[in-house]
Amino acid sequence: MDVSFVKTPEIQQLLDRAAGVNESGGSPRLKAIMRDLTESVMELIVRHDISESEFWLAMKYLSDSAGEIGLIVPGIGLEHFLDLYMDAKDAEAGLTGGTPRTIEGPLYVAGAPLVEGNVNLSVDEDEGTTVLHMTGHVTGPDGEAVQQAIVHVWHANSKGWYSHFDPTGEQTPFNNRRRIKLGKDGRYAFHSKQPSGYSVPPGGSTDQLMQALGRHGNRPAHVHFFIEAPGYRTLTTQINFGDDPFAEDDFAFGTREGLLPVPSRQGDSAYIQFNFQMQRA
Ligand code: MBD
Ligand code: FE
Repeated sequence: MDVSFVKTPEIQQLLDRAAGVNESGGSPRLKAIMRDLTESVMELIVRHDISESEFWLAMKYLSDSAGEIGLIVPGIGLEHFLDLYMDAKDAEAGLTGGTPRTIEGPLYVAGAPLVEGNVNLSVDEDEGTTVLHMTGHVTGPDGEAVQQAIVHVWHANSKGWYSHFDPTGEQTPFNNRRRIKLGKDGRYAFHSKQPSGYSVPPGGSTDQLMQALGRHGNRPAHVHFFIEAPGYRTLTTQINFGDDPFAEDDFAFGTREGLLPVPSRQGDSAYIQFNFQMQRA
């Protein structure tokens, strides 16, 4: 059947009533969005002639996967889409330049210890032998050192697990998570046990979906950042290791040109020098 079937008066009236369009209470914006969302699902059902059993299988999947929604959203490209959409809106407004933004992902935790100087992020035991040393500066659009910057940094341990989300229970809160307060020169430096790439939980909802799509659920090793400073726009970004086997094949689409430094390696040390440029608020 043609999707224009969804436009019959009976279905249009159903959509209006279901979204409370003619009710005085509620939020007009939510009504408009809900109406369009439901209509889009109806069109999808018609376009793909989705059977009842397929429909209820999808509903069961949605219900079972609620705890992994934060992984599914990047996995299906929606979180990266938000970056592209924000970039396009910025370009329209004439706002360009600076370090590219990229996805936050689902594993940030607020309230990490606020520290200064050349800090160690890995406070827990970690059998990994490679130490990552990251250094660089934070500047504004004219190359000026950004004042009063705070660099939020978080990454996985050498097994690919994040503190607060580690099923082995081996990490203490805020391991590999800090807020670094920068001095007047806008320089930062930290060291930590080198993170491993991340894999979605085996057998979980995201893994099931990736397998059904003939894909995998791996990310290259990476380090996340929020960079904030008065008078500047907060930057959400990450660096991915350019020498990781998944550098060009990130299931979450978080790798971007300009954000793939190749560490220089000497023995048990990996060095990444990376400078951030912020936009003015
Ligand atoms: C991660 O570590 C991550 O950064 C993203 C975006 C998705 C899953 C795991
Ligand atoms: Fe991550």
